[in-house]
Amino acid sequence: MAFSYYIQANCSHTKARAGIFTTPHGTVETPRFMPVGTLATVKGITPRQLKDAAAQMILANTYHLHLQPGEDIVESAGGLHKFMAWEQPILTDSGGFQVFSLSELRKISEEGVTFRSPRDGRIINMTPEHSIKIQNALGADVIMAFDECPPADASKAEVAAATERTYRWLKRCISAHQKPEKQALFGIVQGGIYLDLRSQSVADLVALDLPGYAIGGVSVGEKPELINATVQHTAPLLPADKPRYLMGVGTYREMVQAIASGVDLFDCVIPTRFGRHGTALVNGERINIKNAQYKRDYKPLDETCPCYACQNFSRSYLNHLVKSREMLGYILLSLHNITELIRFTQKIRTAILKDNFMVEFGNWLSKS
Ligand code: PRF
Ligand code: ZN
Repeated sequence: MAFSYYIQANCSHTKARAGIFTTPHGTVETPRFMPVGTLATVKGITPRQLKDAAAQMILANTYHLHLQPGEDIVESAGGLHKFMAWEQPILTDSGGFQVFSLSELRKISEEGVTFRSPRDGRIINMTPEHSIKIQNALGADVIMAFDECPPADASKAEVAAATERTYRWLKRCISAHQKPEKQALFGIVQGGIYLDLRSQSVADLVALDLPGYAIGGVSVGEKPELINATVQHTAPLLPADKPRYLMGVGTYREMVQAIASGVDLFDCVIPTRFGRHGTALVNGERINIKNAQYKRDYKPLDETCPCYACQNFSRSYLNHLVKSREMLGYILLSLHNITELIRFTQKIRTAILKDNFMVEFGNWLSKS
């Protein structure tokens, strides 16, 4: 079997687990943060630097790569791994979520989604079959089902309809999938903040016996306390012997809380987006490097961080670069932020392996 998930340790106080997810391009040690490489690049960061940051699996987007350069270009290059020179595992998101957050004139029907391309204005249809065909051509190790993620202000009836449609679309995705031995198709649980809808969605998906499961529709604008409540309810319902991925979530606290509920994988644009805006993640806090207090601060961002930015440059220098809008400033901050979030999940993993998770990270669970 090209794919397996093996649990190395279970926390004795929470539902946290440490494991190893094996894919055709190597293993992913969980829990783990996955950097986002939307357009087959983690913005500003070379694959060599990603490796140094201890990235294992990275994420790319079907929607963006379909619009530019087109999956045929990537496939002719020999697939996503070759095209972007990243030999370790890759996951592609299916596109539905991105169509909804980024495109104009979108229309959704049982068949799929219609939208206007923000690049050239052309009208594009995306269906479950089309998304899987594109993802088969891109060649990531993990591909995601084409789902409908309703906004946080949707009514319960609307969320229920989207959740049921997501399930019907999942069955179409499974039928369309041409390479199950090379690419693991993960199903996506929806159901919004409604725990009964979440339970039904999990029951439907689990009956299809997929190689992994994602929790979607979380952190879409609902109240922050509802994020934890939803994940706490949903994650433990998923099969223990399959990887669990919480989509689009990656703050320190949300990750610790989700890991305590049994989640294994995370992705979020925060480290690179913050980096491009002059914000550094240091010791669980955000610091704006442009602040005057860093002008003569010759310490590194984080004395304990092994990243190239912290090993070589001071806060004073980073303050200067970002104030001068020099691109190296944004690159170094992004590199540090990625290193920091991966290292944070690695520390959690080590703590779980020693059954020390509650002692070391329990404080994140009590505070809100
Ligand atoms: N579905 C998909 N991708 C996603 C989400 C989702 O619900 C989210 C929600 N946080 C982020 N990315 N396909
Ligand atoms: Zn650093």
